[in-house]
Amino acid sequence: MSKTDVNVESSRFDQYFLMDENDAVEYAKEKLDFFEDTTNLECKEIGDGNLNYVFKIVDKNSNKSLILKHSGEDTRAKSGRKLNVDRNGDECKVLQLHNKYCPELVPEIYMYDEVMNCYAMEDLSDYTIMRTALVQNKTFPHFADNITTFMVDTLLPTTDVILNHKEKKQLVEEHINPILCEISEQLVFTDPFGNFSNENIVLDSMKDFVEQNLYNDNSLRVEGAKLKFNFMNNAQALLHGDLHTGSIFIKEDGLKVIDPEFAFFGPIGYDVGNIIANLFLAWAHGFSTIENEQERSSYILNIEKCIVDIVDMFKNKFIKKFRQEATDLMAKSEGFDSWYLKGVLEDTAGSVGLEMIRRIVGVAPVEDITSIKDEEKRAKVQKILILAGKDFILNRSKYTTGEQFVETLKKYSKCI
Ligand code: SR1
Ligand code: MG
Repeated sequence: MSKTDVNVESSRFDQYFLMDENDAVEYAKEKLDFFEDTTNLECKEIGDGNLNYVFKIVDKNSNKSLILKHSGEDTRAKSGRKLNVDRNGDECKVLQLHNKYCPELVPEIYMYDEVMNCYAMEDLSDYTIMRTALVQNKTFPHFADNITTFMVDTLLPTTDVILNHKEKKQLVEEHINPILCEISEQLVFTDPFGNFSNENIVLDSMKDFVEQNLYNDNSLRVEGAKLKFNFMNNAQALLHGDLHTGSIFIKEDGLKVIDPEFAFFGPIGYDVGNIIANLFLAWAHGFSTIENEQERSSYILNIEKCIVDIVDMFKNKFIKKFRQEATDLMAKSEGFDSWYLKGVLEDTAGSVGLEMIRRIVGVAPVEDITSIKDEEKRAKVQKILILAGKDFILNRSKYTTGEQFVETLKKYSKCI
C-alpha cells in the first residue's frame, strides 16, 4: 500500500488549542478509552487555581467519571505571564514518581496527551479541597499523620542520602522547572520585601504597617535573600513545590496530594513550611470569623495541635527512614542525620514565614484571608501573621518543635 492510500483520519485534537467544556466532552469521546458508553457525557470546569483548567467529565448513565486537567499558555487570571504549556507533562511525571513512593496519598493517572497538554486522572469527588473545608471550620484528625507520611516518603528517597548520586543528578536535570520556579522566586522570595513588581495587594489600613515592617526592614530583606538563594541552589530533594491546602484533596480518613507542577529539586523545608504556613492561614480565618467562643477555641486548638503533630511526626518519620534507608556511606555517620534534619527544620521555619507573608501582601492571596469580611479583623490578623512570619524568618534556626511555632503565633495574637 502506498503512503497516500493509508487511511489516517485527522482529528481536531492533533494540534493544541485551549479546550472548553464542550471540547473536553468531544475529547473524551474520541481520545479516552475510559467510558464504555459515551452517549450521555457531561462536563463541568471546576478548576479554582491560578493556572490550569480542570474538567470533570461524567457519564450520566453510569455515573462513571474522571478528571481532565488541561494547561493554557497563560495564567487564568490573565496576568500577562506566559507559561510553558507542556508543564503538565512534567507534573504527570512527578505524580507518577509520587505514585511509586506513596501510592495511597496520590491520585491515579490514566493517560497523558503531549499534544493537547492534558492528562486524565481519577475523579476525587468524595474528597474536598482542603482549603475549602478549612474555611468551613472543618478539621481532619488524620491529616498530620498522612501529610507527614507523604512528605517523608516522597522527599527523602529523592535526596542523595538514599538515591544513587548519578540517578539523582539525572532526575535534577529532568525536573528543572525554570518558568514556574521564577514565579515562586518573584512571588515568594522577592515582592513581599518591596513590591518590586508593583503587583502587591495591600489593604489601605495596612499600608503603613507593611511599609514599616516589611519594605523598610533591611535585616529581614537580607534573611529573605539568604532563603531565596537557598531555594535556588540547594537541590536537596524533588519537592512538590506548591504544597498548600489548595493542593490537597481531603476526606475524613484520607487525602490525595495533587498539582505538583511547581516541582523541582529544592530544599525540603520549603514543602514542610508551606503546609504549616497554610494551617496558620486557616488558624487566622477561624480566629477572625468564628463568633461562638467555644467553637472558635476548639477549631483553633485543633489547628494548633495539628501543627505540633506535623513537626513532631515529620521529625520522627524522617529520622526513622533516614536510618533505615540511607545508602551514602558518609550520610550514615553517627550524628549526621540529626544535623541534616536541623537544616531541614531551619528551612521549614523560614518557609513558614515567607509563605504566610506572601499570601497577605502578595499577588496570590488565599481565601482563608480574603473571605474575612470585616476589614478591621482582617487587618488585625494580617498584622499577627506578618509579625509571626518575620520571627520565623529571622529566628529560623531556633525553631525545632511544633510547640515553638504555635507559641510565637499566640504571643503575637496577644499583643496586637
Ligand atoms: C501566578 S501563580 C500564583 C500562585 O498560584 C500557585 O498555586 C502558586 O502558589 C503560585 O505562587
Ligand atoms: Mg496549583
